[in-house]
Amino acid sequence: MSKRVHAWIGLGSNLDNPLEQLARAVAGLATLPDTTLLHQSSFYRSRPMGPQDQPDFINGVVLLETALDPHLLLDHLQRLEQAHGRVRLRHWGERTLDLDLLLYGDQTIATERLTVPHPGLAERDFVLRPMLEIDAGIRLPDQRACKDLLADCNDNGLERLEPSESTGLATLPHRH
Ligand code: A4P
Ligand code: MG
Repeated sequence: MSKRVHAWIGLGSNLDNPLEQLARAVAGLATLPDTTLLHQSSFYRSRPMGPQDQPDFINGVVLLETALDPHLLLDHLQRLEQAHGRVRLRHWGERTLDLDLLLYGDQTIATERLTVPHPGLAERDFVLRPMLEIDAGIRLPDQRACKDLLADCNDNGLERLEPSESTGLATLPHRH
């Protein structure tokens, strides 16, 4: 049995009911083989980074514990993207579901298919803020603190959604 590792996944959507896309994606991630979903962040709304003539994005982050090796995990992420009808329209453009492998334990990976940490992570408030919500002390493999990186980020008008706004999950019982 391979060692279980903490894997951080970034979720983003700005088409076809983004909140529902993200909720379904979290459910899909929770059922991956040899994987446990440990934590889920709130969802956040932000202006698009890149082309501005597209809808606002909804983003979130989940923390998994997994025995899948990183390339197999990427296969599963891409399969889930496809299951959500993902079509590539343009770079940094609109999408029904984007799943990025942000961190995989403390590993640095550079292969043709996979770059970890995800190259955009350090500059993206819509990734760093939800990560910090789950673990305020999280650091990159090079030991930079995500808290410090967030302080240097551009402002994308990031707004945390209240749980009641966050879903098609509005039907879930309220937790106090
Ligand atoms: N790939 C390499 N490393 C990774 C990794 N760590 N995780 C490869 C996931 N995939 C990785 O992915 C292209 C290839 O990257 C994959 O085949 C995989 O082998 P893609 O998602 O199809 O890439 P893309 O659409 O060309 O663009 P890119 O650069 O991945 O887009 P991003 O960086 O994901 O950005 N604004 C807001 N506010 N919120 C957003 O979430 N997202 C984007 C897309 C633009 N603007 C945004 C947001
Ligand atoms: Mg991507």
